[in-house]
This record gives sequence, C-alpha cells and structure tokens, in this order.
Amino acid sequence: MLEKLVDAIAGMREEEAISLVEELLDQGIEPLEILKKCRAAVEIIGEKYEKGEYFMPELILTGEMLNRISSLAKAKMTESLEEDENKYIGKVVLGTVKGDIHDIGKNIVAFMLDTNGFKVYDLGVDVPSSKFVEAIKEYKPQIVGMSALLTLAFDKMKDTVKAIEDAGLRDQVKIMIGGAPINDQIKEYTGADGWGQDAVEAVSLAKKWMGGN
Ligand code: B12
Repeated sequence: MLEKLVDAIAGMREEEAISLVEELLDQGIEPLEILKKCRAAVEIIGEKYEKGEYFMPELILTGEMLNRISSLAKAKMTESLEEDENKYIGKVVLGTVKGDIHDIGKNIVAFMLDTNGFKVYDLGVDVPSSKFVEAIKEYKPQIVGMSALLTLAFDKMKDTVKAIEDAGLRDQVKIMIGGAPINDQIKEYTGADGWGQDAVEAVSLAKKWMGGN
C-alpha cells in the first residue's frame, strides 16, 4: 500500500493519497515510513517537472498534498516524540522572510527536515525579523532557516541576521537560507552561515551542523 501511495501522490490523485495515508496510519504504519514515501514521490514529481511533464499547478498541488499528509502524520508523530525532546536531532525555526509570501519550497524544506528527525517551528510567510528573534528566544533552536523567492527579500534576510545579532543571539544559532535565487553571493551578502539549493541540501546542512554526517 506504501507503493500505491507514492503512485497516488506522483499521479496528483490528492483524495486517493489522503485516504491511503489515513488507512496506513490506522494500520499502525510508522508516520516516518509514510513521510519517507512522500519524499520518494516528491523526487518523481521533481523529475517530471524538470522534463517538462509537470508544470507549476502540479507543484502547487504537491505542496498542498504534502501539507495535508504531513499534518496527519505529524499528529501521530508528536504523540510519540513530544514526550521526549531528546529524540529530535535538533530544532529549526523556519520562515519566509518579510515581504515574501512564496511558501511551496519552504514547506517542502520543513517537511523534509521533519521527516529526517528535526523539530521544525514553521513561522509561515511574510515573517518580520522581530518574529524570528522572538521564536529563537522561545524555542531555542540550534538552526534558523530563511526562505525567499523575491530578490527584494534579500535585504530582509540581511536585516533578520542583523536583528538576531543585535538581540545577542547570533552565536546560539546557525543560519541557513534558500530559495530559487539564492547563491553564494547572497549568502555572503546576508551574513548567513550557509545556503541550500533544495530541501535535500537543507537537511544535509542541518545534519552537518548538528554533528551528523
Ligand atoms: C508559484 C509562484 C507564485 C505563487 C506562490 C504560491 C505559494 N504558496 O508559494 C503566487 C502566485 C502567490 C506568487 C506571487 C508572486 N510572485 Co511568484 N512565483 C511563483 C513561481 C512560479 C514558482 C515558485 C515555486 O514555488 N517554486 C517551486 C519550489 C519547490 O521551489 P523553491 O521555492 O525554489 O524551493 C526550493 C529551493 O529553492 C529550496 N529552498 C526554498 N526555501 C529554502 C529555505 C532554506 C533554508 C533552504 C536551505 C532551501 C530552501 O528548497 C526548495 C525545495 O527544493 C516563481 C517562478 C520560479 N520559477 O521560481 C515565481 C516568482 C518567484 N514570483 C515572482 C513574482 C514577481 C511574484 C509576485 C510579486 C507577482 C505579483 N506581481 O504579484 C507575487 C509576490 C507576492 C509576494 N509578496 O511574495 C518572481 C520573482 C522575481 C524577483 N526577481 O523577485 C518569480 C521568479 C517569477 C518571475 N520569473 O518573474 N508567485
């Protein structure tokens, strides 16, 4: 049935995918197993997008499906994980910066970090620097992730890094940034510690910073 799930997601059959997830969870399948299968489906979708078989509407639908599936899976996961914070590899505060409302990529990053054992505090979109600072104080993450698709938002990323510095929290967190236009130069400009081209790189970077491989 797990393979049927991959097929339903990659085939854009949203309601079938949701029913399958509900059934699998009822059968006691580990939420993490389900999320791993979603990751496999996302890889197929990404390939189809690159080949020109899928377009933006499919990516948007993917984001929507993943949100629905991850909230079903997360509801189960938090039951077992929240009792023991030590089970997480690390904590990440994540958001799309002020002025930018693109969140499909950010949600995929959140989802992938989740699947890989990180506790993610997703602040949403259009997030002002003050909200990042408050979230660092409240959740004490080791990592902060910022997403942006608009070139206008680079300054907001820089401002947020500065606000974290001004609040005396800069040495407590590693900061990663991402989004289609981000590159090494933007990383240097904003003062972030690293950047990732996709959600897989986000996870590798986060694991590296937490001392994993
Ligand atoms: C879908 C889309 C929208 C949707 C967003 C829906 C949503 N819920 O997100 C809607 C229609 C709302 C939208 C609105 C706008 N958009 Co728009 N949009 C796009 C589009 C087509 C795709 C973006 C996307 O979702 N890509 C797919 C995801 C999966 O990729 P991704 O975001 O890059 O994420 C991956 C990586 O970058 C990385 N990543 C992402 N975040 C992070 C974070 C970290 C920490 C790490 C490590 C990695 C990482 O991992 C992700 C997964 O692999 C792009 C064009 C494009 N080709 O990028 C334009 C684009 C980004 N939009 C653009 C514009 C101009 C706008 C508008 C201003 C349009 C308007 N005039 O109203 C508004 C902006 C409103 C605002 N204030 O933000 C421009 C930006 C130009 C610029 N240089 O700034 C683009 C480039 C289109 C263009 N060519 O002109 N948009």
